[in-house]
Amino acid sequence: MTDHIHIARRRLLRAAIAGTGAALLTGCDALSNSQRFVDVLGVAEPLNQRIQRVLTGHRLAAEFPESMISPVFRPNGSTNPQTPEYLAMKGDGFANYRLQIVGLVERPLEFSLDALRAMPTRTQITRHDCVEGWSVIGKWSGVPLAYLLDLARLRPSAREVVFHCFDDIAGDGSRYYESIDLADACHPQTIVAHSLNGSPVPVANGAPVRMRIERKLGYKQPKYVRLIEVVDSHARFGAGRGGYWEDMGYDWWGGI
Ligand SMILES: Nc1nc2c(c(=O)[nH]1)N[C@H]1C(S)=C(S)[C@@H](COP(=O)(O)O)O[C@H]1N2
Ligand SMILES: [Mo]
Repeated sequence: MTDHIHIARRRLLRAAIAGTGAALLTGCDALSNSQRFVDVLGVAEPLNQRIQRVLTGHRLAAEFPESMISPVFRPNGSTNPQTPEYLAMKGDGFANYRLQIVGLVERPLEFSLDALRAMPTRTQITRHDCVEGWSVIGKWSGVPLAYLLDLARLRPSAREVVFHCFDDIAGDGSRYYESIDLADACHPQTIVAHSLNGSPVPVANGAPVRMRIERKLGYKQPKYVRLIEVVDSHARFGAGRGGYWEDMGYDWWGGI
């Protein structure tokens, strides 16, 4: 079953509970309403859990104790972007940074770094797995993407989220980008991370903000995020396969 079908089913369930038309529903609050559906049902625990997993896909990636945090979070890919817009922003300590949320939303939004830091924050100690064959554990804090998408209010046509980055890793004037579906965008461990191990995210690891999408491989963790665009499909970006590395042949799903 595809995730789009999962989302369609969530919408139907919520509509059934609320007695409203499915057309009014949006992505992330449909997820929380599926929890409500389970609560309302009051079914036996194992079935309850199974329904919740099937409905929401909210299986959590493993989280680790502080004692397992790696001494250095090994940086990879772009580690010191040289694009003019990034250098200008870095030059003033990211005071002029604005994270933009645009596309298939009712309310396009932008946030300064201070605004993001003042928002609800999730902290998670997780393992990053790069396809090159190494892993590293770090403690990330940031704003759940679901929270930001609910503020922006998804339009009914929203299906995926594309992340546009500041760095030109290909060296051809293009920019790193990535994309995920709405189920991953609304996953509780999908955060717009502004700190690593209790300090601001270092430049090498994606300052001022980078995504953590914990059920995905390393290349699906975009660093140096400039703009988050809600779309119906990633087909019109880059070479159409959903990300910089996907355009080079990597798998779009990239799940762990
Ligand atoms: N913007 C951007 N994001 C990126 C990359 C990159 O080159 N540019 N590299 C990816 C890859 S392959 C990995 S393994 C991780 C590395 O994250 P880290 O530098 O914090 O270890 O970032 C991912 N996100
Ligand atoms: Mo990677």
